[in-house]
Amino acid sequence: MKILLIAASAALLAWGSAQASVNLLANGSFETGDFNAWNYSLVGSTDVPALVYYNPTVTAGEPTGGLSPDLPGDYIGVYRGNPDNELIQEHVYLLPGNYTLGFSAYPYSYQNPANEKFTAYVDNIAVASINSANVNAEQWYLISGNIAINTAGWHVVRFRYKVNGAVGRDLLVDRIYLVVTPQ
Ligand SMILES: [Ca+2]
Repeated sequence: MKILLIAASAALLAWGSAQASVNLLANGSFETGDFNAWNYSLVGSTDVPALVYYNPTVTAGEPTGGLSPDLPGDYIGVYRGNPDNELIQEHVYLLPGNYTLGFSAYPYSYQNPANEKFTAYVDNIAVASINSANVNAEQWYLISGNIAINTAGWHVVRFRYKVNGAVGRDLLVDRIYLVVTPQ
């Protein structure tokens, strides 16, 4: 019995230390090969919906830094279309505390430098964003922001891809995450 108790304690310690790096979002790296676990919607647009693509050549070039617990894997989310306004979201039960929400993004083409934004929200509060018109194309960016959660309960984590009017560059996204902010 004593041995069993020690084993259980060790397991509990391992679980506790791992919590800080657990991705609270499901399928954040799109490794199911689709938007499984995400609630996907087009907003007022009949344009080309985002897809998840198998492209290990592209994901091999992704940075693995930042706080995302997920590896790049073999799949990426691809947004394209002009104009465009798309949402993906998940409901997550959160305890009060500080959280970091982030993603990897790759503005794809130099040819269409329009106002193309990908923004992360918790309960409609913008936490992190990239506007591909303001950064160099064809390189990866690790985007993140912090938010304090004050009430325990279900919260909406939402990502909006929006192209305002003109032609967007198209955007690859991957390794979306929500984690407890490390102390
Ligand atoms: Ca991936």
